Amino acid sequence: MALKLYGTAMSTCTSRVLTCFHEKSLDFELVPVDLFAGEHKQPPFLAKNPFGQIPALEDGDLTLFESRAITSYVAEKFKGTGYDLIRHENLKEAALVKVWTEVESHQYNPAIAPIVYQFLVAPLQGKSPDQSIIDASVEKLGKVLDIYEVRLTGTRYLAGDFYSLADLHHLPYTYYLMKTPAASVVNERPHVKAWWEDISSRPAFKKVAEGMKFGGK
Ligand code: GS8
Repeated sequence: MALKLYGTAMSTCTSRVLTCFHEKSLDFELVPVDLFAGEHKQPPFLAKNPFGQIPALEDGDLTLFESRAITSYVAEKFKGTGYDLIRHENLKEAALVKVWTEVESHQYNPAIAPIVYQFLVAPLQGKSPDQSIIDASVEKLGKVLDIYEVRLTGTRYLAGDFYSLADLHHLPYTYYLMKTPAASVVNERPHVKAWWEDISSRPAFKKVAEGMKFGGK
């Protein structure tokens, strides 16, 4: 039975999982959830994720939510298929993948998400972007990326000289960030910029990015 992902391609967290599916060349079904109609707050979807957020995965009788937990499950379950995202044959490399996936979740995401929200989501809701939130978040993201710049001077990717789930998790938010004036925070750091150009040009992500349209852009 094919994997069923409930979500929408324009959502960063859904796209994170879709990118993982494509890296693993898996068959899946994307079941659309209409956020604008509030479908994610209705009982059928709340039964899949009681927090009322996309995405959710169904794999037979297993239901999961939280995009990063879903990608970890998929990468582990299909470790022998497609690209190895978790370095499952090397304990030390696998541990470094975990370290940098945690960094994305706890350092990178909290800094980047408000920037993307203010520039791209707020206007869709009829609000104008709050410049003070943008400025504070760009400063915070810059400090995180200073650390990435040093790291990426020594290794090609975050966990080592191999692309992994740690890099993949950064793709959707950074893709949207690069469409905003705050893209300079990446472009000003040469190793971060080269890393971004490398990971965003992988065929698996390019396929997903085609569906990542915000307000028609
Ligand atoms: C966040 C899910 C999330 O914010 C994850 O899956 O990684 N930590 C979770 N989903 C957003 C769409 S973002 O792409 C969502 O469902 N927003 C609607 C809402 O919160 O009401």
